[in-house]
Amino acid sequence: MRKFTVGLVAAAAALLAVSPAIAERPNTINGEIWLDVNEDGVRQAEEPPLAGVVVGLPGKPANATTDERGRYRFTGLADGTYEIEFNQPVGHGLTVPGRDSDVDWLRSGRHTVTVQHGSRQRVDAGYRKANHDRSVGIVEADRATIAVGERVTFKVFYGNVGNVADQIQLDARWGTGLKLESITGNVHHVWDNEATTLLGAVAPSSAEPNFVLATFVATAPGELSVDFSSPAGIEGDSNPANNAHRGHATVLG
Ligand SMILES: [Ca+2]
Ligand SMILES: [Ca+2]
Repeated sequence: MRKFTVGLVAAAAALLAVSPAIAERPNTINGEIWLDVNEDGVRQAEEPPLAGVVVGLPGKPANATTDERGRYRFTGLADGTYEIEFNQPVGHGLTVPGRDSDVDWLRSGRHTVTVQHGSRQRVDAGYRKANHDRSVGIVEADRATIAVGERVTFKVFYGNVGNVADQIQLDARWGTGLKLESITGNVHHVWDNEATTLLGAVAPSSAEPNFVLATFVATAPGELSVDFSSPAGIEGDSNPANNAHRGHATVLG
């Protein structure tokens, strides 16, 4: 079986461990992570901290984990621009950005911050209980029947509805008789191996149609299919049953 993987769409999330220079005075990045019960981006007095949340800093050897007061801290940082990665606790997603939550959910938990001259930058992140449904929708083939040497293009719709802006990943698997030619559409990255790392984000409840076009050349006759799926094991997906769809094409000999 062949496979490609695409991470989809909107916000580019390139890693930005940009040119940290040797600093004479080390810098600090710290903050608090908390549960936004009423989902307003503001931390009311009764809203608790979230302990045990892993915060990553590419380029640093170790992640930080929030303590019982929801605090994390990176110290000894050279001058530079860093991209902090806020991991999602099981069943939670980032809340809306607001007074007490600095992280833009459309960047899938990534937040860029610059430190220099011994500064300290505070970045707080609020989370809320996830209630969302990502889906891989209808797969349309532009032609139901083709001959060997001809092309078929599958249009694959995907969606993300709910309160969590999340990374969307789409896998495709196919057998012999089809040769992948191109991937276009709302695609951010394409992998041609089994790698599952992904980048990209989709706004929840977006009315914008999101789709991928996958074009194959037929190399052998037969009843051929391509399975498109969002990987299993996504926390907080309210309907795991709609995370895959199959495209068909008949290749005449
Ligand atoms: Ca709140
Ligand atoms: Ca789903």
